[in-house]
Amino acid sequence: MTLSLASVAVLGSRNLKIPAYDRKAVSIGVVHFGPGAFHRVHQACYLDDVLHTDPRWGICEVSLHSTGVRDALVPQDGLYTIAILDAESSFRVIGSVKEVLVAPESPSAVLDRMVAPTTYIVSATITEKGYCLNKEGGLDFSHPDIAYDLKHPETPKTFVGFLARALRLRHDKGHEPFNVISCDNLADNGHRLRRAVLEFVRSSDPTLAAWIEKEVTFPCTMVDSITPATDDALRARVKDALGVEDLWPVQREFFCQWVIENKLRGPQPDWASVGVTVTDDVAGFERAKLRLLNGAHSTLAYTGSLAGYETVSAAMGDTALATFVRRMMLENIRSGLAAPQGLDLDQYIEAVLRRFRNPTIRHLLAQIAWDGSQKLPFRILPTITENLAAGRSIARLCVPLAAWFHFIRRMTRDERQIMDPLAAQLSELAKRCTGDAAADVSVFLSLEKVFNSDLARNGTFRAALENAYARLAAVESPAQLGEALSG
Ligand code: CS2
Repeated sequence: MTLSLASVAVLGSRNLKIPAYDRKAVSIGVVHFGPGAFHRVHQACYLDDVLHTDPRWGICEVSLHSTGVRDALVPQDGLYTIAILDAESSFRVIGSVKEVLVAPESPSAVLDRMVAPTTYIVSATITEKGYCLNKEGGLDFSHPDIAYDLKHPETPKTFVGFLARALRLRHDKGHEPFNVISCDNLADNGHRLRRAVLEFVRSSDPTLAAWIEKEVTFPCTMVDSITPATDDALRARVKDALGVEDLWPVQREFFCQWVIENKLRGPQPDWASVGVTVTDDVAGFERAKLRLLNGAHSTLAYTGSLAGYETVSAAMGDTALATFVRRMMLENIRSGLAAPQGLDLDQYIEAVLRRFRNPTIRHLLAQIAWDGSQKLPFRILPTITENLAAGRSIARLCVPLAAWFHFIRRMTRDERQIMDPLAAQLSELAKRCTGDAAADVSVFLSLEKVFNSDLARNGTFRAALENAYARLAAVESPAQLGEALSG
């Protein structure tokens, strides 16, 4: 038997929560792009809480590429399980997903949902690359899908193209616009998305762009919950707990946080009642999270992989590496951050490190290592740029970058697939490397989509990077990593 509306009623487990609301009464108020695990453990979970008191906030999920989520969830009436893995583990069946659409199969069905007057929120977790931005932070007009969407606005392929078309249709029909909520790990995510949409629309319709500028809100957000990818062990565990099979369960830690900038318009869920923070100072939260948590994550991913570790908790069990990361956070990243109201940064750092140690979660370093070219410019480079300007040390901060270079070289050498939109270019660069630190660093710094020219030319930066690169070159074991990090 698989999970479904019929089977959910007979499930039994001590630590299981199921939707305790009338699922048939739920209507769609949210269209969400990118129904991956992160969204399903996070936003869809908050909205499931909301549905216990207000049925307007069901979700229409939109996949921009694959059919996987639709194929798994539709036979289950949209239901799926979250395994919350921590000191005490529990399970939740989520009922907030009412519909799943695959955009390339029917862009018009997606647009109909977006244009419906009862859609008040359009949100996204499409990862950094889904925004099609250039390194100046504007829209990348050379991106083939953006070029396609500009030529074929009625059948878009990108999130930006869908927003532009749906807003045009709402405008023409005289509907109020929806709120656009980016939930990705980009600094100033709302501002960046707004800029991309305005640049897209302005190029063909300045009047509509002026309306969007005035009427549409793009709040910035900070989203946080550690979400390892689903594996067979999770499927088995969930089956064991529920007594029925779930085709695509998801997992996360207990900690879950969502902070939204206070500029939403029109009807909204009662955010505070389900633990979502709505505040004027989202930037402070967002920066702290991106630079401390995600910066440390990427550091563990690349350095830990060189030493042969597989998971975050295993890497954190390495005293030399854990000490290095903690010091980097406390001494090199924290110094440039202004604490948002209500957040003590020292306590935040210790709490993040505790979360990384969670032994019940198998969070693969390889998962975090994906898309380095998209992540590092948000996670590490801004701290380096600011520390350079302020005369603060950047020595430790160059370690994750140098480890990333070595990681790329080793993946290329071993003919393993690099998961990154710039994969082809990265392995080309790796093939030009000879092992000489100065020459290899120059090769990688030529990556214009990642390193801006001021930074690439900065002598202090180059020297620190060469030093870290040389020290990490021979690292293949925990002992060698410990030695390299202490040097
Ligand atoms: C991780 C994030 O995969 C990654 O790059 O750093 O997904 C991280 O687990 C989340 O941002 C935590 O909220």
